[in-house]
Amino acid sequence: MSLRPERDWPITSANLTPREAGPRTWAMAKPKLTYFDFPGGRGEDVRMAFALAEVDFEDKRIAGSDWRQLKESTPFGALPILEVEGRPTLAQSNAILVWIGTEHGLLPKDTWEAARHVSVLESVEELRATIDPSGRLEDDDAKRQARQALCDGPIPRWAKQIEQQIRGPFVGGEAISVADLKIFTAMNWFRRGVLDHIPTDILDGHSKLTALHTAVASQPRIAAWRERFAR
Ligand SMILES: N[C@@H](CCC(=O)N[C@@H](CS)C(=O)NCC(=O)O)C(=O)O
Repeated sequence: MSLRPERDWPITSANLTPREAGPRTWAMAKPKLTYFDFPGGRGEDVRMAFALAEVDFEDKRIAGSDWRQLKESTPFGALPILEVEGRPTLAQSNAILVWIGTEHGLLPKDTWEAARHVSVLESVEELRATIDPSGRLEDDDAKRQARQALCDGPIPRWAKQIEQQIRGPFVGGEAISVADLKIFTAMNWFRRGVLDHIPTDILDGHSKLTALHTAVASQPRIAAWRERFAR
């Protein structure tokens, strides 16, 4: 009696089960990115990083109504999260961008210069954290006042500081990095007009920022991505 189930003979990689064929022929599942279903925010620059690096990934978009159920299972109660086979779930958009950037040539090889790019990622996170609380104000007058204060100080101050980090057209000069994608998405946050009481053109007087935006938008893979998904 055969101990094995009936199978084709001879045994080749074509008729082995994936487990029998071993790690070299067992196709890895795609990386899975989970984020909300809109073309912006901290998940969109990650999606664009995958698109730019031509990485086939699962673009899991969840509805706000499914979030409450998922929240407690995420490392820090927030999105985006990235799942890669054999690894613990990775959270924090900047950590995800650093991983993609390191794996796929979207961060400089020089470690000091790479750390400078990470400082740019962190600065964009700080800008977001400065603006986010005003979005939770329910009283429209209070929101107007809070946002006017942001327009008078923190936003232009951030723009001035971040421009000092841009060699042009990109943060690192000629080579695009994940830091450029993070700035690009933050600029689109203003331009998309979703922030009441903040002018959509608030950053347009900053020539290095606008040149960076144009340079990112004209990357063919970014243009193709936005054509498919930007609404
Ligand atoms: N520092 C975190 C912030 C994550 C974060 O605040 N994500 C928002 C969406 S952009 C979120 O999950 N909000 C829903 C919630 O906090 O319940 C990161 O960079 O990933």
